[in-house]
Amino acid sequence: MEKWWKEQAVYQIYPMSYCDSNGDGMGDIPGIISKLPYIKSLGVGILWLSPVYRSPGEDNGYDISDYCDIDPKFGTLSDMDELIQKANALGLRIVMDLVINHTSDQHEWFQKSRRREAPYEDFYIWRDGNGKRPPNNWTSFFGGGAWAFDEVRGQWYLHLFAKGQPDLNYRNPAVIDAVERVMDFWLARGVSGFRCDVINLLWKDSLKNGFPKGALVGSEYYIGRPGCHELLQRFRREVLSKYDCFTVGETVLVSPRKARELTDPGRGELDMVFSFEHMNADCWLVKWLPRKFKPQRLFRSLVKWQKKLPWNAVYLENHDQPRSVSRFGDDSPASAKAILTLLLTLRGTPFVYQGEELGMTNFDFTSMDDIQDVESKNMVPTLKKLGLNDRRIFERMRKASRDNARTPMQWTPGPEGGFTTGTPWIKVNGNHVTINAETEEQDPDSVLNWFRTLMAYRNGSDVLKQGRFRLISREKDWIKIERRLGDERVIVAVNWSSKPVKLPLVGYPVLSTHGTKQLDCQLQPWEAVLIEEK
Ligand code: ISL
Repeated sequence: MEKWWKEQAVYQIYPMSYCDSNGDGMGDIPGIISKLPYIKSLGVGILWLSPVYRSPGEDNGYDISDYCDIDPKFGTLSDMDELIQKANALGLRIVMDLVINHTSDQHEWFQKSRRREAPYEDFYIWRDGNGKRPPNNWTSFFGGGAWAFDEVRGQWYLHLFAKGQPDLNYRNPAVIDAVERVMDFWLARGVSGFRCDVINLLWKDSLKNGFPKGALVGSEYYIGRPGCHELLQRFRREVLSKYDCFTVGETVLVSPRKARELTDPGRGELDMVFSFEHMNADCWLVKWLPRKFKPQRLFRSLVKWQKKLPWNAVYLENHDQPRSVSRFGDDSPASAKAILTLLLTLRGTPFVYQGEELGMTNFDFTSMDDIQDVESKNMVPTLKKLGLNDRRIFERMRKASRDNARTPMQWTPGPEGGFTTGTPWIKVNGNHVTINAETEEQDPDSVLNWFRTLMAYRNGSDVLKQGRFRLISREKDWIKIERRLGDERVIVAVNWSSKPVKLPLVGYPVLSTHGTKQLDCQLQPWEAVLIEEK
């Protein structure tokens, strides 16, 4: 029997945008509880919740001001306990987001640290400036410099993300202890693991000036440093190993070699990582520099990672990425089904993001005023400096803004897509009248029902869950792969285009997005098929 997290698919919920139970326009935990039967019906086994901790919400919860409490906009600790208990009763496990590279500047630790109160003086990375200038030339992931001056303390602090997200100082053993207590708090309450935010950035080797060219100045001193590996091993030894749980690390700019190290069971660090290379299939390293999407590029990267790691997390969407059907498909339900087919038949633990199972698309906003995301807003001055005018900046936002994934879940064709009875915190996509769970539920050919069919097949197939991966062929607009376990094989072929394609393929599909019963070297536009061979 494989580990449970290798057998089941994960469904990611972005709580702000999932389901609002009290009409305040903001999704909440009781809303999630009310949707547990729906989630169960998808065939997934694990729910990952983006942060629900107390937070001022500068980065939608990724800026935490109390790790051991729930933000009132989402509910209470007892709502959370109820969610864990009701999910478990349905055979669903809950995984929380662990954001420990930084806290919010509203966290008590930071408030005390800026006043130099013991024992918090060195909880963060404080330095004197270079005259009036910051201590070094590092830049932030969200644009601009990575240092902010604090008037109260009279020193600068490091923030690799927003100004309200000061980085914790892992050279201080008290920080490590405090973080371990947080993990223990949630595991003891019944959560089954963590998705660890930007976990390969925890350890800063030095604070020297970084190589001044490139997107992330200073990153050579803090991405995947040996100190980070040691920390992860310590977390495993001291806390995680005492529970039946897993961790998946979000690892920025990770190479396959590094990912292997991080997930090597012998080293005891993480169980899986999220890599980013395949997210560059439509951009040049950073998403603000778009290039035309080519299926080949996506295939190449996915296949490379399939080959290089014995096991890993597989994903095409999350709360930071535009919708896969808009970037890798053509917004059509047919393309959504084809894309989901590849996602769910690769080797590894699949991660599905809320609405992906419906074929939800990028937002239909018409101006910057509709955008809420701190990263998008902070990027505007940087894009202006690159010479882009307002119209072109908004064009980039339409392609790349994280808000593309954050519009509310589309439940019904009714007002606000059934997400809230109030005014949603962010606009609902107008296409909810056709793309929504209620309508799709009734349509046997919907993306939702294809997703369920595929999940049911996957759950019953040891070949898909455990089998080896082999690429048979990848062409300009189609891919054919094999999964094999013992003598059993499943062949998966996907036409990644809106034209019919000819390919070497004969047989009787067990599943076809187009209901095809017998194949003759041809796939319909966006058709995906699974063929069993024994
Ligand atoms: O979203 C990105 C690119 O647009 C990434 O650079 C992202 O910021 C990076 O992957 C880290 O993401 C994680 O940490 C951030 C948070 O804003 C993201 O939502 C989270 O997934 C800071 O906590």
